[in-house]
Amino acid sequence: HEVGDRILSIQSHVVSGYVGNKSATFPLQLLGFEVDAINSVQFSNHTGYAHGIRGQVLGDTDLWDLIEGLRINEIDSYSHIINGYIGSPSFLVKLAEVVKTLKVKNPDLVYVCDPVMGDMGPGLYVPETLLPIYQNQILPLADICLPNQFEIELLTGMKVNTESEALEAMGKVHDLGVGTVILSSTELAKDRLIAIASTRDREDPTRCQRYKIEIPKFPAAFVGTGDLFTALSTAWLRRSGNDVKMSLEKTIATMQVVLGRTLEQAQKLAGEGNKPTAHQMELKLIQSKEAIETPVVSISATKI
Ligand code: ATP
Ligand code: PLP
Ligand code: PXL
Repeated sequence: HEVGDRILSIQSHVVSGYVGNKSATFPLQLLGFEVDAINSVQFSNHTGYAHGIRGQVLGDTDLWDLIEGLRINEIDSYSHIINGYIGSPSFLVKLAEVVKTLKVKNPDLVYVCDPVMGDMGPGLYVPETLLPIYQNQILPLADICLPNQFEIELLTGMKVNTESEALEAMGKVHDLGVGTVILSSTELAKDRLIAIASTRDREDPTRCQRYKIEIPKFPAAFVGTGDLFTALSTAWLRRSGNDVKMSLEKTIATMQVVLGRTLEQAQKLAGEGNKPTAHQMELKLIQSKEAIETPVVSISATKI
């Protein structure tokens, strides 16, 4: 039967601000998805605030309980499942079980995996025991995977310093069974970020379509951008029938507007010469509704 565009999004909830589900839900809804959200944590705010966080963490048995509730009511047919930051090994193992179960329910289910483990600057920010679970249990189930440069190095055990090394590493992720790999951000160039997308030909898995896009860098550190990037890419891949070029272009077009507005507003709120606070730097997502719905592409992706 017809599932429609129904996504199960398992990500963080923050009461104030925009990371995890708070960053992904609104854009997914605007772009046509029915979004069912499971909050893997409920925190007051993201972890980058000056005075810490308060809140609760969902356990692996709590996750399974929610899935059971969906099952008994026969509301567990999804076109997509997406995950964000996951901090514990037991929760990640349970997620693999959830994906397997939902794939039995809908064999066409697309699992979008953001293997959140760290970044080039801060390094690893999850327990290192998550890595083998991502490698052995999660990636084999993933249809779309969106690591950053740091994460693909961990996943493949390769150093990625050049574009050709990036492509080789992406090939290794394909070899684990992942049809579409998107490197969400790399520091392969000095003054700009580069994102690279690769999708494997369904008929001939030795062939890939690969595109890169150069992203002008804003002089600031944002939070929640990886989650927004994943949500937008998921929506545009769906709407374009897996056109990785169009998806990269539309995603980056939206990102640039959101981040430009975020920085401009944050500087205004902070006042001349003051560094914006974490709260002031929260993504200006609602204000960017139009740029999410109808991105105006000004940067083209190029074939590689
Ligand atoms: P994840 O850990 O979820 O895989 P990530 O580490 O790739 O995500 P980011 O580094 O935030 O997440 O990058 C995602 C996207 O956010 C980039 O492709 C880019 O579009 C945008 N972005 C983030 N920071 C900046 C910045 N300073 N200037 C311009 N774009 C940025
Ligand atoms: N700590 C936790 C608990 C996180 O979830 C994240 C993001 O996923 C980070 C740290 C790092 O966040 P960022 O690098 O996006 O500022
Ligand atoms: O992906 C960003 C993110 C997700 N979840 C929580 C966070 C952050 C970033 O700081 O604190 C709880």
